Amino acid sequence: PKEIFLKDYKKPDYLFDTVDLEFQLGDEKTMVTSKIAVSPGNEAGTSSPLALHGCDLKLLSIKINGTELKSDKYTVDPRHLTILTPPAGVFNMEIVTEIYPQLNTSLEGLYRSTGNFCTQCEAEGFRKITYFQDRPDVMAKYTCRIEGDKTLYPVLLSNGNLIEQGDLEGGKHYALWEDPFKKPCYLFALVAGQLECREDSFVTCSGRKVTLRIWTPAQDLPKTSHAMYSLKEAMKWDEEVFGLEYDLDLFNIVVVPDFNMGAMENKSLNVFQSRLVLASPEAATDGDYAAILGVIGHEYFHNWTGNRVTCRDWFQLTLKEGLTVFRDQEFSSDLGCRTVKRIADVSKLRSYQFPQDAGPMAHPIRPLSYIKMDNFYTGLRKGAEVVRMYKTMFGASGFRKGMDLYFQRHDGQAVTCEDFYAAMCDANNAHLPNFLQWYSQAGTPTVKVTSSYDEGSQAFSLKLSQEVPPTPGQPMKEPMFIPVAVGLVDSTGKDMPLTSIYSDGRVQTLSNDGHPIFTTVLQFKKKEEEFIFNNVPERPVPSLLRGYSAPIRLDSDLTESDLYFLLANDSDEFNRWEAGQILARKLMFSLVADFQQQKTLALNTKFVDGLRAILRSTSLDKEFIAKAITLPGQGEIMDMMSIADPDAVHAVRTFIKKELAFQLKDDLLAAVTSNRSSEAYAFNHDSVARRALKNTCLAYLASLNEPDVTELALNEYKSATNMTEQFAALAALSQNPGQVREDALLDFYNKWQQDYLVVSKWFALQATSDIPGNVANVQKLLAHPAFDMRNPNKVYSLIGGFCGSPVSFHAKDGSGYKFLGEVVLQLDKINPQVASRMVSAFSRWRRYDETRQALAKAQLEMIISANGLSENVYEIALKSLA
Ligand code: B3K
Ligand code: ZN
Repeated sequence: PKEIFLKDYKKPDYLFDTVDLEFQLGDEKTMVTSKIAVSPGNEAGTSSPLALHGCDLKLLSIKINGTELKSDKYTVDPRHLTILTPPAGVFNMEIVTEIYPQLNTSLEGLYRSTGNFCTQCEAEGFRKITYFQDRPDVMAKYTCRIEGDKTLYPVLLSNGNLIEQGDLEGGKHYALWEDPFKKPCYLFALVAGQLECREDSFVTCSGRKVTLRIWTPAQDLPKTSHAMYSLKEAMKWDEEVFGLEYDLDLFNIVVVPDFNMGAMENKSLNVFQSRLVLASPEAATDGDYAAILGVIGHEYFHNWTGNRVTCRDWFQLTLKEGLTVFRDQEFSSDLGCRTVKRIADVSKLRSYQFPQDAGPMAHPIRPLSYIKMDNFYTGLRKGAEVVRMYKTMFGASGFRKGMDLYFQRHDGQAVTCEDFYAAMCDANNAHLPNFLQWYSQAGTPTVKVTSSYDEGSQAFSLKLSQEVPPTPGQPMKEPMFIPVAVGLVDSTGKDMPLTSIYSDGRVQTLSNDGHPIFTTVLQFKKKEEEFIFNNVPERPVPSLLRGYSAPIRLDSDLTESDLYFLLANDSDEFNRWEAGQILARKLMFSLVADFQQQKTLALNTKFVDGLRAILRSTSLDKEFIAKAITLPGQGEIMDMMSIADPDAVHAVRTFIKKELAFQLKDDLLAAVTSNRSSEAYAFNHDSVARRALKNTCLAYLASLNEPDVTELALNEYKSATNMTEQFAALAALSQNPGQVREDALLDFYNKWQQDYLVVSKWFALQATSDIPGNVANVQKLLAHPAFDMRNPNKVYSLIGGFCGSPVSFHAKDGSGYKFLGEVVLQLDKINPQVASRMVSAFSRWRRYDETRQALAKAQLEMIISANGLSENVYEIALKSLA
């Protein structure tokens, strides 16, 4: 396998101006004809060989300027077709290939899903369709003619506008599509098959009417209304917030059950896995509704951030993904509750991104090299945090100015992260020293803060120091630019007005047109820096990193009583939650130590009282309460330990949950009963918040495993009228092993066996369970008739779910590791992208005790020595063992 390096980037020697594709779809084979207008790519002109990527293709013919190319004029190997001496100047090239979509289980290139044809080309899948310069800086205008059997494939879709269609002999028909915008080949898409659509329309800000269609198998059409609502909201939001209007008269979304990722932003023809489009109150949870809103938004927003302005090369992935993830986060915040959304995003960052950033796969948001680009799509949230920091620094209007300049400069181009940085800085007449380090240094910075107050001079000082940990290939790090949003809270719990700060040898007066300032952003950019607040009348409690203003680990000298004070008083709701999380983490660490020393565990009453006060609050948002009473995840805690101890973390978290349930039982019961509702399901913040609180409390209660709460959970399960409550009750019931659990799981399966999306949830629930002996259960589920190794969603639910649950996966006898090792090898033969996601669960093996290390390492060694391993799995296994 070949490693590709950012430093080796070279502009293409040849440009493709137009690409006319023709597909003859067949059950046995599909013929692809590609006619390309080629022109020299550099000023000097060139006659260097033209190398085209290609994979799993059968070459039928090549013509240059209409003449068949003799076989001594080109070479073919398993990855390339090279035209040895292309003509000088502009020429036409026609390549005919044959492909076999029905055999393509990698779900990359052109493949079949439940009979229909579908494509997935990002990152480097277009080369499985035809020979091409498969790189994003080759942008062309495309047409696509699709021909196929009219009965089997009544619907024929591609990018852009439908300009012609008609019937052909032999029961066939065709459609001709034209995309007026230049695009890289990764945004090409084709869909053909038996689909029906929900149609709606949207009138853009300039008064154009856009037809919107969501395509699914007929029986699923009723489940597309929330997706359509989400799309229209996204279109409106992008106009209002960024002034970005949709640029074609048609926008299609297609739903396919078999899809490697969540969705794909192909120009005007987005493809989604079913889970992220189809929803009904009975069969989808609030979490599903929220995910649909976010991902429909995400793919739509790519039309400008990704498609109109794209990436020069795949190393720049964060340019489109970091920015678009940020945009979808903002969209969901604006439509829902900002604090709660921020909490959810930060939690994900901590449980997925931080561990990756501290392991063998750690890489800067702009990686320096890759073997398989697909392996670099899992850590995109940090890139979104980097974009968020521009907004924190420049404010909403400064950020908007930067975005405007970015589009003004780069519409229609394939650009780099520096181009984005330059647009942001130039639009704001700013320079952010050391900010670009975020793009090139891996690892999560730790910022230490110590504070002191001098009564005589009424000065409050914050001393900050930063440390970026070493990561593979990057032993030494430079300081980064870190925006630290700070407020000072007085002894009554109110924010103090901030008037001036002394730092860097100068005094900066804080003013906002005469309005008092309560939060300021410190520009922390050196290894160590001191910031002194003047005119501070009493010792404040600092509220640090408000809203989580930078993706770092904060280590402050706040005392426990400061933290309880912030939990009760901070005007920054995010930091109220954060204070509770820091307290919970401290508590968990001290109990883990007790557990490891075989001491009896006991819960600190201050913590119980703090949570009780939150639970009883009538002024706080209910979803916020649900988040605030939820303990940090086991993964998050293990990530912070020098030797991760899954047994101890599990025991401690279970102990705290149960103890809290015991001590807060009455409050929890009251929260469950008072948050029932007989209203019809609605996806709006108030209802979602109510259900979130009720379900969180029910889960606590169920941990008691007492007859009255079991009765309560059973009752909730039976009376639920929506999946959010039904599934939460099922989860509550299945916490404790025994007959009640078994019966409930069986009942649920019998009810829902016709709905593969609900069945996937049922798999996930059992996979993530920490009941004893669960490895064997999951093994058994692998043979369940509803499980299908070829369907990524089911694999993510069952196998992925299993790997995310510390107890069974990390079973001390190695049975979890052995299970995963075997599954990875099986999966790799079917779908390397999915297999590689699964094998990643091993990557942090060095974080565990020696016994576990040896067991996990043995599996990795077994995997890497297997015959015919994919590059995807090879890269992860190799880096994990390095
Ligand atoms: N851009 C796609 C992800 C493609 C992943 C390729 N392995 C979806 C998204 O981020 O919107
Ligand atoms: Zn994306």
